[in-house]
Amino acid sequence: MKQIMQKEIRHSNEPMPLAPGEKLMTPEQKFFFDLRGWVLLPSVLSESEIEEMKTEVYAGARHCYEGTLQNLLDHPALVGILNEILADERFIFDDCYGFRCENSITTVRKPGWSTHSDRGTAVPHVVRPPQQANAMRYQVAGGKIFAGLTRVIWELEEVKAGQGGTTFLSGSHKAHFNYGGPDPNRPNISESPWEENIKGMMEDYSCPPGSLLIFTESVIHATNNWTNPDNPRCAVFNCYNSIWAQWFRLNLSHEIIEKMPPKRQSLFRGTWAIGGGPGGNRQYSLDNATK
Ligand SMILES: O=C(O)CCC(=O)C(=O)O
Ligand SMILES: [Fe+2]
Repeated sequence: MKQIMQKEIRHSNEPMPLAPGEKLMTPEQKFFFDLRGWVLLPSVLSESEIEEMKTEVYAGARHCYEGTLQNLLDHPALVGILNEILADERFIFDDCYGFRCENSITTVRKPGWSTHSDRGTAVPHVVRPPQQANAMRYQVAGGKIFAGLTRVIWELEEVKAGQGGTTFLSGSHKAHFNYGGPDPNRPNISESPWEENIKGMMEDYSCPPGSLLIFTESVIHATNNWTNPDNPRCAVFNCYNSIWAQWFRLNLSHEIIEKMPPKRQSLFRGTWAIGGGPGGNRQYSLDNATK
């Protein structure tokens, strides 16, 4: 029994397994992510990566599970941050990630694109209101962040502030009071008497192509009209979660996952921790897939 436990849970005195290029989240990134609920890493991808990935999205790629886009799933610039905000370090191993990927979509928004075609997320919203305990909620305890459902956006074209990037009500992932609407459990600010004031306080960002934006889905955020006349928005939206929690149904075929490198496959393993035999839940297989 002792032997099994040793394999299932990494000792905290063992060094964090980091692959080449992976870095720990910096104290500055941690400070601002905790304060605002989102963090931007500008210019993460190389020119050639950006060109290849943009070509794939413009050619019709609907998600980033295949092609060069697949490298975004566990990009070295992302892994250290997700380790910090989504993983228990005792469950991070050399052969599997300590977090899961549960959704990926791409978007192309041409100049003039309007939220009329995507009204749902144009209303400032969250996964679940953060004022009550729930498994998707942003938490900090014992000096440790757990960001709940986390969204990662790769901007493959330039984004200019005020011209259509995602907007955030910074700090709202830690709000204690609801948004003033009739239903405190509603996950958006619709019918709030303060709707315009809330929208007026929302922030966005400018960034070059190849930038990485990470936010907790507990921070109020919204989709905006793309008014930038110079280029479309071309972005990949991926969602991550704890290895023990799930929001999205994955609907990703085994044929796609089995072609990935084994460690990347572990992003799609089943959502459970203990009881599957020695070693715990580390390997993806047809029988151990996120449903
Ligand atoms: O379209 C956007 O800019 C934001 C989308 C959104 O609401 C999300 O990723 O959760
Ligand atoms: Fe959203």
